[in-house]
Amino acid sequence: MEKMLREIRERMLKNIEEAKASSSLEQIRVAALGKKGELTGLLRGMGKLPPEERPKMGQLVNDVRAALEAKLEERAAELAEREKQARLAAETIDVTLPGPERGAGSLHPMNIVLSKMVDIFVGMGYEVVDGPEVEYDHYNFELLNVPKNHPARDAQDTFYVEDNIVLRSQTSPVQARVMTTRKPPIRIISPGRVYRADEADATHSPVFHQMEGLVIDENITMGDLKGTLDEFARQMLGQGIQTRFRPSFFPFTEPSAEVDLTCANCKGAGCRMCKGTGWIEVLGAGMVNPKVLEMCGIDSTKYSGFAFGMGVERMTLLKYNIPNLRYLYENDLRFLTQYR
Ligand code: 2U9
Repeated sequence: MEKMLREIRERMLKNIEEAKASSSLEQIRVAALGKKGELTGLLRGMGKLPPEERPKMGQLVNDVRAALEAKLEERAAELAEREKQARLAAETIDVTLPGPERGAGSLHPMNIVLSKMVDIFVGMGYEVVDGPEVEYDHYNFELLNVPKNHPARDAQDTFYVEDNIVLRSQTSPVQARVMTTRKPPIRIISPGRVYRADEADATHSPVFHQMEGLVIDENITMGDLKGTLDEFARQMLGQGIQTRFRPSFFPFTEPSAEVDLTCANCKGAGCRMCKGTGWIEVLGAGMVNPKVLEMCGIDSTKYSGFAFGMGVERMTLLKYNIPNLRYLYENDLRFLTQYR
């Protein structure tokens, strides 16, 4: 039996030494030490030995088991390390390969146009101001001289949040807030999102963008307004562009005007875009109604001012000759990436 043990020991140690993979080590372990393994078989057969020999043989079997287990563990570690190195070699990553291509983005055409609009007025010394889109009736209507029974206040035209709170229908409440908190001179523009209960079509959207301007100081006249808008139109659409003021009415300005610009498409000759008139309506403007000045706490005998408003979407359609508002909202990159 001792001889058999020695033979098993030598053979298994050799097998372990020669094993080429972790998986073959496991097979060797099962063949030697498993339930049906050779060593386990020998241990079972010990019952047949004379009792005085059993402790010695038991000790021997345990020594062989310990030797095999130690060798298995040592070899397993060697093989695991070798297998890891092989895996790492196979997995080598070439960090110099180019990554996935990310195309350069482009600005939305409306942002291009709005930036240009803002730049022009900032260049004339205006300050950009911001304000809430959810606004009190007081700032959106009351201070702007839009009386309680005015149709603009109708729920059909304005989105109501509560009885006295609306989604602002213009950016004018921003200017009204500035007028109630600051003293003239005031020279501000207020670009931003506004809301009107309009059905969406080629020229309307319930959410759109405006830029309004307000100047208040001593001796501000309609001439200042006209000069300002002339300069703006030329910087925005080209040196040949002229303005034309037509009398109009807004509750917050008096007198008020609708302002046309020379049709940039036909240079005023008359075409389909301007319906043959040579002019395109782009802005509303006027002298700030003295009633509005007074309601906002500004002395209308000392100060006067002008105000104007325009749609950013409308200016974008004009500038780029885009036929339908929905192109601006659909986010089709084939369309959007054409504008730089
Ligand atoms: C205060 C006083 C007066 C702002 C003005 C307009 C004329 C106007 C429209 C143009 C196209 C809005 O986007 S649009 O639909 N705007 O016609 N807006 S004067 O007047 C003000 C603003 C604030 C305190």
